[in-house]
Amino acid sequence: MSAVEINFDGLPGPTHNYAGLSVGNVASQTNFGETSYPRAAALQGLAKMRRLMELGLTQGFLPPPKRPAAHALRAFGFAGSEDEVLAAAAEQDLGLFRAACSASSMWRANAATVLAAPDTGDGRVHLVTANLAGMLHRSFEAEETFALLKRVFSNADRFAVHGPLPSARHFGDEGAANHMRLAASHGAPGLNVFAHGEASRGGSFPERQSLPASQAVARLAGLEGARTFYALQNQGAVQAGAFHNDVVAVANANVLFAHPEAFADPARLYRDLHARLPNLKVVEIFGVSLADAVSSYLFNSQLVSLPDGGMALILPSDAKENAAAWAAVEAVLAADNPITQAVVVDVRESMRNGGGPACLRLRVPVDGAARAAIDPRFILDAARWESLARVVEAHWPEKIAPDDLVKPDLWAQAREAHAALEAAIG
Ligand code: SUG
Repeated sequence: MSAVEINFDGLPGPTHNYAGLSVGNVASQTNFGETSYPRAAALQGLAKMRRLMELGLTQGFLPPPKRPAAHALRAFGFAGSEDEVLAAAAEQDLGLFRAACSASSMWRANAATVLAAPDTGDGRVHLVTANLAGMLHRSFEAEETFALLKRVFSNADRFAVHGPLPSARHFGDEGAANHMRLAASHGAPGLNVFAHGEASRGGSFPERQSLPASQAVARLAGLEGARTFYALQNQGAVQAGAFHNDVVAVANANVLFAHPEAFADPARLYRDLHARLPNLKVVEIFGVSLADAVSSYLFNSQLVSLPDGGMALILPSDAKENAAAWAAVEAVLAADNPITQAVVVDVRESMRNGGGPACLRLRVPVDGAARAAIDPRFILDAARWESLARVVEAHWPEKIAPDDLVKPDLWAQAREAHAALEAAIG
């Protein structure tokens, strides 16, 4: 079966800002209180999408839910007009208000875990919406993402879209950021690897993905037990700022590109995977410290199969600026492995909140029939890309200083921006 993987990128929303909401995410904490540039953030995201289109890949996008999320604040007893709700929340619970303003839906690797049709019990692509229970601002995304995924992947013959698990720590689920699929090719049966943390082992940074959540996701999709692997994250990596496993490892087809300290027991994991996938190629990168991995986001690259063969690493510009990370990239390109190209993209506005190229996209493996069943409004061609870029240019705020978040003018501009986007999508 010929199959491809479509990257659905999150479009950074008009309220993109630096409110320091994510404990354990070093960039989010470090850049708290900085001025953000939402228009630049969205244009950087769009430029990355266009770059992948130029490489000959199918590219999708997912629009941001409405922020500030006045509708979510009503559940906490705030009432009145939208502006009244927002003003009261800003006054009475600034932390909650900021959570309702976050544009964190841009990191669509956290939208859902996607299980490929050749691996699932019923031969459909399964999408299990992530509850994002670990962070208040992110938990607001779950129900909206579920509704969006049902809209984009509405064909029930090809797709099964599941709602989020209960929003509790026991089931903390951060979606595809902690899941890797390894296979001889995208269309072949694959091995599914779920990386997870262990909240009880302590540490000052939270471990967001729980093993019971990963197990529930695997059950919901009907994955075969012998081809499903659970890998404990290395505690040192989590405590160095790898709050999601995709900060230290990425997989594509038969290649696993990883930091040697990504997993608690890498030797065992690689041995078990090798036993099931003899042509597995583990590209382990020595010589890049965890601190450099976290600041450069080298491993948060997208690793994509190119239409003419070979694979490309889609790297953040921060990786090029880090001497150790860039030396590693050059060594990988010179070595005997399927990675043939390095493509550098500028996603700095997202990076400053801890989101690199791989965080910004949800990968969905599809065969021809499933591809045809996706709502075409969410697959980009040149015209759709242009229309998104025009909406962003015209409606996204140029910048947001921390004090701007509480200003009704910003809320009005964000409302207009969301309406213009919805109109452009049609
Ligand atoms: O959940 N940052 C996101 C970054 C998510 C990155 N995704 C992946 N690794 N797949 C997070 O920590 C920061 C928002 C703020 O501080 O305002 C934030 O939510």
